[in-house]
Amino acid sequence: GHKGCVVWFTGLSGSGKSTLANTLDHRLHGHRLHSAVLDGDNVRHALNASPSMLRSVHGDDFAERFGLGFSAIDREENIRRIGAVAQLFSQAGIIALTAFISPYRQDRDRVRATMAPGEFIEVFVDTPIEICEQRDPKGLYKKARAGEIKGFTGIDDPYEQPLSPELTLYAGQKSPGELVDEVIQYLQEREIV
Ligand code: GGZ
Repeated sequence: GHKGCVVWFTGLSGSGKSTLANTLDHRLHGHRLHSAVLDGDNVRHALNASPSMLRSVHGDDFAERFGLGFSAIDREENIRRIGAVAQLFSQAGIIALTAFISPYRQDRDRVRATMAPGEFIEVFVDTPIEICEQRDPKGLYKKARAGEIKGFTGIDDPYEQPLSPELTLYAGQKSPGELVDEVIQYLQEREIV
């Protein structure tokens, strides 16, 4: 069984997923609750390293077989592994906070299907792409517009919005603190915290 849960943030690059997950993480710790953040900055640099990161230590064949990039099939495997890890956290009684674009509805729904009822809380970080592109913290939208990155989500790769997320956060209009309050209110209503 599970005593924790998985708060699954999904949305475009620059939508605010990681900021919200980390802000929520700190708030939960303040309430003496056990939570942990999984995001691109930890997962895609270790568990799901890219081929180029694996090549020098493990060689070309290994890097091609096990490294993950941003093709549809690599994103599918990225999300599948993250879902499995998040479930382990949840079953250990930890509130897992995941922050990945997770652009494909089918991949998210497959993760949901592995969980117990109420365990998976899908949070759509609904920030208009114009705002994400204005923020462009890593300059990736600029590169994608220039054709230097191919298959960038929202530019020349799809983002499939959730059809019935547990929560939608309008992150272009409110502060991270206000949005995190909305998540905490949801968790309190469901008696998770
Ligand atoms: C989307 C990309 C891409 C492409 C590199 N498309 O702003 P960021 O930098 O930190 O967030 C993006 C991150 C996406 O990784 P995820 O593991 O969340 O993606 S997915 O759920 O789709 O598997 C961005 C960077 O990696 N990035 N190339 N082509 N984002």
